Formats: sequence, structure tokens, C-alpha cells
Amino acid sequence: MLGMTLTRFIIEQQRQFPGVSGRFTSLLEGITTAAKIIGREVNKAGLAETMGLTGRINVHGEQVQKLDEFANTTIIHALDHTGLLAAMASEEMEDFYPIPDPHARGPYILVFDPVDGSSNIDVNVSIGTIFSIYRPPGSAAATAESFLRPGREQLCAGYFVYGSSTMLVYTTGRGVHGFTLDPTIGEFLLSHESIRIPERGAIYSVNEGNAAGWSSGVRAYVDSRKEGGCSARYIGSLVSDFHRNLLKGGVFLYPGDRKSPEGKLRLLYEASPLAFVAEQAGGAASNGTGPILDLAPKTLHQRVPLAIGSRLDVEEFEAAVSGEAPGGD
Ligand code: P6P
Repeated sequence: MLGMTLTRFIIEQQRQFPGVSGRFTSLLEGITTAAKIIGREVNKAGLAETMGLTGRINVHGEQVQKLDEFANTTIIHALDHTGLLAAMASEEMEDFYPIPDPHARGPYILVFDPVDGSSNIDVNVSIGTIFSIYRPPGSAAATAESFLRPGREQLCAGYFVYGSSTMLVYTTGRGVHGFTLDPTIGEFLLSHESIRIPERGAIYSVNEGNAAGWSSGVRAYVDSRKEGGCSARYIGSLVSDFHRNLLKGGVFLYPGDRKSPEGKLRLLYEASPLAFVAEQAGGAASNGTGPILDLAPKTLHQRVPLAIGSRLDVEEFEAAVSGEAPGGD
């Protein structure tokens, strides 16, 4: 018996929630097609030409992995002809990408991190793709400002995690649902319906190698996790750390520090999409002073301090750092 496919699930959601337009469905299906192709390359990275570096440096001064470039191009080609998107923006592109043919444009915009955690590709650690869809006001062609929207305006957000299996976890504002790819039929099948994150977790995820630069509030909070008997779990791949904490409960932190007061992670295509998923699952996501979803980026690649996961764990983080300047003392 075939399980609940992603396509059937979306159709049934549309019946239940008339507001969800069918055009949306094609967008989500286009993204999953791209993810299947990316996942195939990830799973054979050791054998194919996909491993290693391109020799290019991206806009952030980071080395570009071959898979970063491959995934970025794959997503663009899977969606640029759908007639649904006005433009796209990605971690791998300095500026946004307007759909070239004005007749092939639509009302939505897509932002994505094509391969998050790409430095883990060569050591066989799970990585992911993060995506988010907006419908900016006005029908004119997209501009840079079209992308600088508060995360609350997202229509859909989610991620793929290429791990022991390939999973899609997404929300359209009506709960969080997980689908697992059955590679024998190439279909994403519903495996985690209505995911809820425990309101308190027993896991904390943070790179303690940065501790020397943390504020006293961040240090006190991390110490409180240890004194509380929490387990430290840190994969170094945001999607994987977030996914584990979403299912088991816990908190992921990438706070600012003296060197980088705004932390490392990007607001538009990393923190905001995961914050939408976290809140829809009953969790929370904060920059230390307030919800991530209330923040509108000032630039495409703006960084933001991030605490995300179980609601009570995030609230305690906000209390621990309240009154501190970003990046601490
Ligand atoms: P650090 C991967 O490079 C990434 O962007 C996220 O996936 C991950 O959570 C973070 O950086 C890890 O950063 O500084 O701890 O190696």
C-alpha cells in the first residue's frame, strides 16, 4: 500500500484550507525535485567529482564546495521556468536573481541555502538545504527590497536533511510535517505528521570553542545547561542539529561573540525559515532580545545571533542575556 505522498498531502491540505493555492503546490514540488537530485549527488559525493572545492570564494569569503555550486544551479533550473517566481536569492549568490524572462515570472520569491553545512560533505556528515517562500506585496518586478521582509510574512518554509535518509520537513503555517524519501519509488512519503517540539529539552547544541568570546550571560546559560544535566550534541551542521532538537527537544545556539557580535548564521535563509518551523512546532527562535520572525533583514546576507528550539529553553536564554549588547560585554 503506497503511503501518503507529498502531492496527495498537499492536495488534501488545500481541500482543508482553501486559502492554499494550487500554484503553491508546483513550487513545493519543484523544490522537492531539486532536492532529490541534490540528495543523489550527496549520497555519491565520495565517488563522483562532487567532492572538494571549486577553488572559488563566495561573497562571504568562504571556499565554495562543488556541491554548493551544483545545488544552487539545480534549484534555479528546477524553478526558473515555473511562471511562479519573480526572483530568487541564495547564500551562493551575492545579489538576488530575477527570473530573466518577464513572461516566465510569478508573484512568489524563493530564498534558500542550497547546501547548509557544506564543509561536512567530505567527511560524510549529514547536511541540508533550507528554503523559504514569500509573496511580496505589489506585482511589479522584484527588487532587493522584495527580499527584506520580516520572517512572519513567510508563506512556506522548510528544509531537507540528507542523512541516514533524505527527509523534507516544512510548514505553511498549519503545523509542521515530515516526509521521508523512499528511494525505491522516488517519492517523499509522510512519516512525521504534525511534529511538536517538547517545550523543554535535555540537549544543548553550541560550539564551545567560541566560549572565550561569549558574553557573561551566554556563558552562564551554557553552564546552566551543564548543571541541569543536559547532554551536549553538536554536529556542526545547522539543519542536522536543528532537526534532532526538533524531534527530541533541546536548544541550538549560535550567539554573537566579541569577534562576530551578530554571530555566524544568516537571517534571511537560515534563521527565519527554521524559526517559522520551530514556532509552528510549538518551539521558539530568538536573537536574544526577541523573536527571529519579527526581524526584517537590512541586507540579503545579514547575520543574526540565534537561539532556537524548545520554547522554555529559548525563554531562559533570553532571560540570561537580557540587557546585554549583541556580542556581549
Ligand atoms: P562552526 C556550517 O558551516 C554552518 O553554516 C552551519 O550549518 C553550522 O551550524 C555552523 O556553520 C557551524 O559553525 O563555527 O561551529 O563551525
